[in-house]
Amino acid sequence: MTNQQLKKTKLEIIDRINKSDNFAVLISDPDDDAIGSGLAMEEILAQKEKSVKLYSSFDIPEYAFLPRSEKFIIQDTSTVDFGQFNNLIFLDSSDPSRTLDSISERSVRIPKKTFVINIDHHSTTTMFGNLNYVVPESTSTGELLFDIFGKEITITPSIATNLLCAIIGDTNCFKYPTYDYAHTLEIASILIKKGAKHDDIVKNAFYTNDKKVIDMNTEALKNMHYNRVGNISYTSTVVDMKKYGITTSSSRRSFHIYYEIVQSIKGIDFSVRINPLVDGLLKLSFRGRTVAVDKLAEHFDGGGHKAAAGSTIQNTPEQFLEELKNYLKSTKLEKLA
Ligand SMILES: [Mn+2]
Repeated sequence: MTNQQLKKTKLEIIDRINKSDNFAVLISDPDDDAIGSGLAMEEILAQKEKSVKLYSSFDIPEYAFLPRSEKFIIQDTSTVDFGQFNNLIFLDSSDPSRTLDSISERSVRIPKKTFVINIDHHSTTTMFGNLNYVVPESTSTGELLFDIFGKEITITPSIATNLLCAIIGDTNCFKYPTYDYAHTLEIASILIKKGAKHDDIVKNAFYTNDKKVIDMNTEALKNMHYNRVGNISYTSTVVDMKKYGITTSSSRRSFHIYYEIVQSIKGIDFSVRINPLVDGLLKLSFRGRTVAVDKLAEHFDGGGHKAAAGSTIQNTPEQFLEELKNYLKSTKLEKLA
């Protein structure tokens, strides 16, 4: 979207919210960005004295440290009657089905008369809303919420903490490349001045791991293979999260240790982690070190960002690795800036 389109859409979103009432906010399968953004959006609407319900299809006990986390209604979004709302706001969801588990075949039913606002930063987002504010160049949906509402509302300490959590999570503590950090760090500075609890976020998001998480990361690293196709070098590892009692929805925060290490390996261009799920499904997670992985994930029916992307496919690990090799032989991956 062009800057002009974004400016126009931003005003239309604010106008729609000011003139309407009765909102539901929905987030994608949960990570720091989706949850922080959801909580901030709920408070923004409450501040505007709108009636609002905030939904997550997944239980999220590890986010209890975030202010107002009790606002989440934990309910599978395929079972919610959205006819009771005038407006739905989807956050961080490239598609409405992203509010459900990636292996789910259920769908979210949106009544025709319901107005849909879609705010997201995935490069693979479909323009499914009546209003779409989609900026793939942005670090996070949290950053977009600041861009839209930052001057429009009072930034309370709780909004500040939730938005900073979104930004810190989706930038991996400002470590992912390719973003305009001059802009993002300016926002972070404002949020900290407004009372965002940086310490709490970093401690909870990055330095609070169960022993089972450490054991799983150890196995992921032990099973890691080094591969090379032409000029491209990459690591691959297969690890079964089920064995460690880790669900797909909680898995995003469970591999920080593994990623820290694979991202630091000299000469590696990207990494792929393979998790066998149920019924022959594989969950794939790509991380780019020197090359973009969004197109790679897209090739395997997924999507995401240049530095971090994922997918769920029907295949065996061996067959997938073979297909990956063939794809790399025929395609040149984009360099990360
Ligand atoms: Mn995000």
